[in-house]
Amino acid sequence: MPQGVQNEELKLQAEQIHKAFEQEFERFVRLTSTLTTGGVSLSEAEGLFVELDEFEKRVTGKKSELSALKKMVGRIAAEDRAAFGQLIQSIESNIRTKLSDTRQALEAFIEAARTERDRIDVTLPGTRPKEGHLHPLTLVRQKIENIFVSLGYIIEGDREIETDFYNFDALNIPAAHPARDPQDTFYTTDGLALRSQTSTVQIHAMERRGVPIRMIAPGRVFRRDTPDATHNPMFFQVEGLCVDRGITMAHLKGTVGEFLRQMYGPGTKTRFRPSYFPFTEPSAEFDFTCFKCDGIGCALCKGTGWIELGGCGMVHPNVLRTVNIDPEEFTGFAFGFGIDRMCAMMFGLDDIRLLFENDIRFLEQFR
Ligand code: 2NL
Repeated sequence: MPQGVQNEELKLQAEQIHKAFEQEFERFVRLTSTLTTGGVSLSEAEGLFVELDEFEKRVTGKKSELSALKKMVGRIAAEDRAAFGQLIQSIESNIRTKLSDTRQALEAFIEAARTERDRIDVTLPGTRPKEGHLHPLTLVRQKIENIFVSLGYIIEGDREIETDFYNFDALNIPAAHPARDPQDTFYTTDGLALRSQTSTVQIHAMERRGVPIRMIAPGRVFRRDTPDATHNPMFFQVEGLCVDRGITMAHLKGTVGEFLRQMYGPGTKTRFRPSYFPFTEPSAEFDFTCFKCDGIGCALCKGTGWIELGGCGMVHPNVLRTVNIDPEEFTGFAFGFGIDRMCAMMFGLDDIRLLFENDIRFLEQFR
């Protein structure tokens, strides 16, 4: 091929490459021009940026047609070489400028769009987290616990499923006692029982810690009652125990009295009525002056001025002996009462089952 024809041929090729670039690049120009008018989303712009990158490599890279053409410059006749070189150079610089302008515009847009996406308005009011609150039984239990802690008592807890030994024998409850009846106590198929009072916790504690001891045991207990307004097969109880040298019934009366004064106000009076429990001797039931009418008589105390709360007494010597404590050296008192009933009275509930139904409309009133 004569030299002149070949030169023409290369020039044509160069112009074709340029034209092909312009054609394919048109799309980038069009899309980039709509960036400011909101016609392109961030993810579209990010996609376009990747495509532009690939396009640039294909058009200006080592294996591009442009780069192949540049290698031909040396083969051009000396007199035409400068002109051809200039042509190639101007094509290349045109391509590079356009690519870099578009790249810059895209980069600026992506940067701004990302900043906008990630921005937070720190002056906006916060969304208040939904706060939980304590169950009314927990509120009452904590109030009781705080009082006894202030009197030097520790709070103990233990298992809810027990052997007959802890539930009955250790408490001096005879084999034929009605409390042991499967009609009254929940038994498992292998002879364990759901505890029917938290005295079990106190037996464990005396075994583990020895004496002297001052403790309360709040917790769930279980009895086979048919549920009604005042009964539930699972309820909550607090039992207290104090064993030391020289403990008398006066300490019992003083402690129960102080507890009730802290619970219901300094004017609260306490009275004991003789009673019977297998695990205490002597035993008593205790009442306190109605916190609603101050002992005058109202609907809550059924006109008597007194509210019956629980039972108490001096720990039976048999109970002490069972846990290897010498009743000649140590004496103690114990008491027990239901938290549920106390809670129901304090909040004026007419049905104890409200405390176990987990009806949010009821519970939310204690927020
Ligand atoms: C009641 C009566 C009472 C006790 C619980 C007790 C515990 C030990 C030894 C002796 Cl380890 N007694 N507890 C004593 C008297 C009464 O509860 O009416 N509870 C609801």
